[in-house]
Amino acid sequence: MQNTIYSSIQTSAHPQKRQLAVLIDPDKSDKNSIVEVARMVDLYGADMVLVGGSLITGNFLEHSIEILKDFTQVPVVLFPGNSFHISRKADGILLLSLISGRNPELLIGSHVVAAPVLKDAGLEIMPTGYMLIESGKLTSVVYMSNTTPIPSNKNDIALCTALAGEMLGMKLIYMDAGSGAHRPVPQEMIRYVKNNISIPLIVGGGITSVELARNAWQAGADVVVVGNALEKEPGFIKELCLAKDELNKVQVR
Ligand code: 1GP
Repeated sequence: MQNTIYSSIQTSAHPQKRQLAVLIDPDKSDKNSIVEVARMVDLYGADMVLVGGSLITGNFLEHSIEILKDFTQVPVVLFPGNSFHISRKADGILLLSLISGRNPELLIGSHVVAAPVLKDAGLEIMPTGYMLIESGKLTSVVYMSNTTPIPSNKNDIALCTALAGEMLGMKLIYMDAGSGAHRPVPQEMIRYVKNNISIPLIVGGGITSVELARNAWQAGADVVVVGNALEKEPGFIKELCLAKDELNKVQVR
């Protein structure tokens, strides 16, 4: 199995060259909206497309990926809500272990069920320590996961959780305030975690403006994920990519 998506994230993280991941929720998309997003991703230089959601009620996952593969060159990566959300048509998968929670199914149980399917699927598998951060509202992911998110002012808990994930062999840490969060992951928490881990850091949830994306990148996020805000305004991809390129020009660490 190739390691190309992870290599590109890792290389970009050391030295830091910030990336943008665009999240597509198949339940909230149709062919036209996906084509539009895919074209913008290629035109303006987003780095990858994530596909998934806490709960997918329709049967549009496979077809969403097919459309993306037809219209964009960037990697299409599964962001699964459960073990049904696997498709061999994608390029890779964030194999999420919900390390901020104490739900054994989401720490290891679902992975056991999915393992034979994943072994066969030929996807690039990226073991990801997934951390939910409290965000001012009950998000779908918090409800569906039946876990308590890390309080947004508990930087020490966030750091120790991320460190434990890294020590357990996770290749990425993803701090998520949850889709549609009222408050994104605080800058201080991103900075504190980033400064103390050596694997790449993904940050998402509630990033609804260029300023919030810039804040996350400046605090140390290697990859910023934006979903909800693009559903309303796909043209936002252009502004995000311009901000990212600007930061990458002047602030290589
Ligand atoms: C959710 O981090 C992602 O898991 C993206 O969140 O939809 O709020 O951008 P938004």
